[in-house]
Amino acid sequence: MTQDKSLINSADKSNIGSQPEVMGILNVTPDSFSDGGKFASFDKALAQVAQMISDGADIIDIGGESTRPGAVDVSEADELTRVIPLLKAIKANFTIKVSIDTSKAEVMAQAIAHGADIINDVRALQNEGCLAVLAQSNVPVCLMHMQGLPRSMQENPHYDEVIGDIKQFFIERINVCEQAGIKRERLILDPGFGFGKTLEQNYQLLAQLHQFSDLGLPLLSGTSRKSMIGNLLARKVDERLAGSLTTAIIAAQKNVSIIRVHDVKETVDALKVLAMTVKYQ
Ligand code: 7PJ
Repeated sequence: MTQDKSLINSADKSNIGSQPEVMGILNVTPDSFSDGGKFASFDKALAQVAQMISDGADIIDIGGESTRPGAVDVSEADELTRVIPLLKAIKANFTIKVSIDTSKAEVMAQAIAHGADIINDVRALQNEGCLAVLAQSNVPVCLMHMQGLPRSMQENPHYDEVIGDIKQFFIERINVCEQAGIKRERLILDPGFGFGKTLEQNYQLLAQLHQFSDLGLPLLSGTSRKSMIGNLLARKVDERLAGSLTTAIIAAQKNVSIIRVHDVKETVDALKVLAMTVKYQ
């Protein structure tokens, strides 16, 4: 599949000031919760990439492992087969930053070798070999906070103080990364909405994202279509757009650098409207 590179990033952002980058989600797992296997086939996935680019995405995030609550593990071989050919095809046909959502060292290594621009790890490089792989490269890496593991993380989340505990986790992971030879400037932090947090804790985190700004690193926020929206509003996954856009706007107002979403076009529109007011604040 080919794509005229002149069409890339056709959503015009030239009239607006600084605003978060939009990361479009491309799930290539057969069981991913919100787009339920829709993009499992290669051509559909590439068409979805083209659409997200023309809708104004700055980054495409490819995930080959489902981390939805209750999800089972995927093998390294399966994840590589899902992710690497797609990464190669995107890099060959488009000009767009690609992030790889993985926790496996070998997937990270092959992704970096094939031009991945960001490694996005919901396990914050805690799995075996990940630190070493990243230390040998220069790509930025997103460290996400998760309490527990996807299989059971929503059963009984507990924090002494949710913001403080997550901040402590970030401080520890930043130190570990630096000691492994991964420069601080390469790190992006993500509090991990829905990953071992109650509904209340998720909204407290959203409201207080600015509390992480003293760590001096860019923040990524991913709330799109999640249960924190569905459970609050009693909406099914395909009825969560209004809630998702609201959370994106709140995150943008807290100076988040990257917003990870399914609905790129609508999010870009919402952010443009917000950006027009920012200059008068
Ligand atoms: C996130 C993620 C998130 C980052 C997923 C889903 C589940 N990566 N990967 N942050 N969520 N950095 O999309 O709902 O919140 S998978």
